[in-house]
Amino acid sequence: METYSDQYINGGWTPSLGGGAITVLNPATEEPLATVPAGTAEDVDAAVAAARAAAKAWGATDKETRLRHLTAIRDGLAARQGEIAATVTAELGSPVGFATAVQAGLPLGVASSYLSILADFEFSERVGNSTVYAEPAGVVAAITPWNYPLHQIVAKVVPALAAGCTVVLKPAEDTPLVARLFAQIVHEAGLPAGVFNLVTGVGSVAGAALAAHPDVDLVSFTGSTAVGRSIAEQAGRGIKRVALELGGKSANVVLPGADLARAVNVNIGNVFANSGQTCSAWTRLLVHQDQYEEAVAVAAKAAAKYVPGDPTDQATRLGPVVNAKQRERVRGYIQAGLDAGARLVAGGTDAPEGCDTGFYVRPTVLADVTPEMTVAQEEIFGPVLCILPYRDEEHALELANGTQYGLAGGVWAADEETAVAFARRMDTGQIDINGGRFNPLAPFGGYKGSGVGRELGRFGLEEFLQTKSLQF
Ligand code: TXE
Repeated sequence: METYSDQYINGGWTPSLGGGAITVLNPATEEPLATVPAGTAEDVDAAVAAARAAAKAWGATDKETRLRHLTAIRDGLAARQGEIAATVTAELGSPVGFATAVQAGLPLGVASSYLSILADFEFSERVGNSTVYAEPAGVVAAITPWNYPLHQIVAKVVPALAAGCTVVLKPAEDTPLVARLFAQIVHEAGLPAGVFNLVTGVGSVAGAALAAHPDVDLVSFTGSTAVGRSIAEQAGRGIKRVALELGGKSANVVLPGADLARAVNVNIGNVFANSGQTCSAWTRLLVHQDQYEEAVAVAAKAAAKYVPGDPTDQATRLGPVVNAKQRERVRGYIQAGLDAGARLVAGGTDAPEGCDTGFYVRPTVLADVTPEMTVAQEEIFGPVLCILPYRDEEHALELANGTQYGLAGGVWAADEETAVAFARRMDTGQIDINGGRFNPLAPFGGYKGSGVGRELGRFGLEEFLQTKSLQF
């Protein structure tokens, strides 16, 4: 087991100022992998001071300089794909195939997309008798979760650096090892000291100190609604900008005439990927009442193909969830659904066969779910699909829009026109039409309680900019 006692601050690895440590567990074996420092408010102070000291010079660099450094980061990510995937498999439990394709591949794709976005971006434009300049927001606090640990880091840090901001990153306590790997990549990319800093630590200490720090200009947070709300409240007091990505309860709506079997099979893959720990997951499948039992049968058959197992095995499609607390939480939701009258079509609350060790949850499908049930309203963040019947299109829309969230969704119809017309009426930020395909250039972010601000693409870059206009 590795023991790390340093933080990445001001261009180098320096001893953490606190004595505490966080033990990182392998969720598949429950064995300790490493310890990292539980950073303190003093570590955060040092990191923010370094970021502040570097902000003016980095903010004044030209596009070519930033492009050169970001290209080096992209190349570092490309060179270490295997190491990244293995690290995420070890600390999160992502099956190695998924870890390679998504946990390592997605951030590489996102970093690459920002090279072209930055190359094309105009940092000033003429508007009537004014010139409007896009200037960096300043010192950015990036607070990230564990579910797509490197993607969440890259989706904040890379556009922030591209915008000319300096960054202090506080990654999730469950997955700090890939964050340390990212810091090494940034270091090797030769960024000036202080432009990027990493402080590992627990949320209530290091995270809270960073979010509340008076010398931070913008907090970009992805995580739970409760923490997001407290960050927004603090930011309000300090007149700080915030970007919040807070999860969802996304609906996948299958309209009559759509390819039902395909829509349901894709939904199962979507909701069980990463053990259901995806904020944009389609956790509610909405099907017309006449096709309901057919959809339930297809879902049960598809779910049976997801057998929980060892995430280091190439054949495994479903690993554990991240930690014991999440396992209990997810099982608690399944039980709450059953207690409220939902029908268990697949899965359940007991440990999957052969998985007594590790934080495993059975891939679960609940039918006869009604909209007022907790399982239909709250983010479960585990491999659990709820299937709800609808009477007609208006009812489907009411169900789709009937939660506090609005992050993602899917619409399936016989033709694109019908699907698009329905999607335009959904209160949600990103919707796949008849399956869709991920696009790193498209904005990602929520309506309603799913948050404020957007990540990815030009929209993600603009989050880290502020404008100044000169009138002539
Ligand atoms: O999140 P937390 P948790 C949802 C999901 C999940 C639930 C709980 O429903 O079941 O949240 O997960 C840092 N000030 N999502 O408890 O605590 C923390 O250290 C500042 C959805 O893991 O919000 C970590 O870096 N920071 C989601 C980050 O916040 C604080 C992804 C997220 O952890 C802090 C993750 C504080 N007071 C969970 N307290 C998504 N939107 O994708 C904690 N943190």
